[in-house]
Amino acid sequence: MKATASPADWLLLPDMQIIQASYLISKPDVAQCPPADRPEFAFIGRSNVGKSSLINMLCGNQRLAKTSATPGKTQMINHFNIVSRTGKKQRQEWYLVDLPGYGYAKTSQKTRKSWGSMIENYLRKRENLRCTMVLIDSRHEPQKVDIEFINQMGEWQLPFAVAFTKCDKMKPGGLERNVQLFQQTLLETWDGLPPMFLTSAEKGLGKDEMTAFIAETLEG
Ligand SMILES: Nc1nc2c(ncn2[C@@H]2O[C@H](COP(=O)(O)OP(=O)(O)O)[C@@H](O)[C@H]2O)c(=O)[nH]1
Ligand SMILES: [Mg+2]
Repeated sequence: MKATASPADWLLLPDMQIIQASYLISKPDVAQCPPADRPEFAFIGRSNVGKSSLINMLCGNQRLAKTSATPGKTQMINHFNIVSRTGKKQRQEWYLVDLPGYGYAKTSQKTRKSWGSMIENYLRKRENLRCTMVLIDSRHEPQKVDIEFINQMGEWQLPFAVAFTKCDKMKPGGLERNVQLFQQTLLETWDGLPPMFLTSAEKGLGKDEMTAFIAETLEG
């Protein structure tokens, strides 16, 4: 199993610190998003998977993205202005994007369809989008809606990575089991596995690995 970068890989990864993070704007359509004048990194996953919490954890600001116990609220493309610093490249400005969640049971067929075309347009047309982090709730066995989304990313040939969320809620054995099941399910349709991260917004787990990965992606 290779759920996170191994220590050897990790030494080669850039050390990155987010020094400023602020909310910019929320828009319902890619055409209305801010100018694509800097690299962009997006976060997506089921409603309630922990997207906003993970974004806040990475940025070190608990009030940056709105978190809630009521899923299905955010139906917008939410842009955040980020300034980060790496050892190699002094200062970098980029956008972090919080995308609306999928798979919320109570949404209507119509809402689901408009979500689909909005997300497809954003993911395929946003020219500065470098990578999308797909969040997976580590408490569950592989969910159809997550696997379908990942396979869709493959069909669109778009780069992505996977972050397992809420790992603090799992015992090590259960976590490893769910991660392995997820990997096995992906290997039914994929030749290899994407970069994967074990995270907990609650405990700060995975922060260094994810920021290093983002830094590398933004530079590439
Ligand atoms: N224990 C634990 N709870 C979390 C974690 N991340 C999110 N949550 C909780 O899960 C719920 C949904 O989180 P939120 O970030 O709003 O999810 P989003 O809908 O994907 O943006 C909230 O009640 C959070 O407090 C985590 O790492 N650990
Ligand atoms: Mg949210």
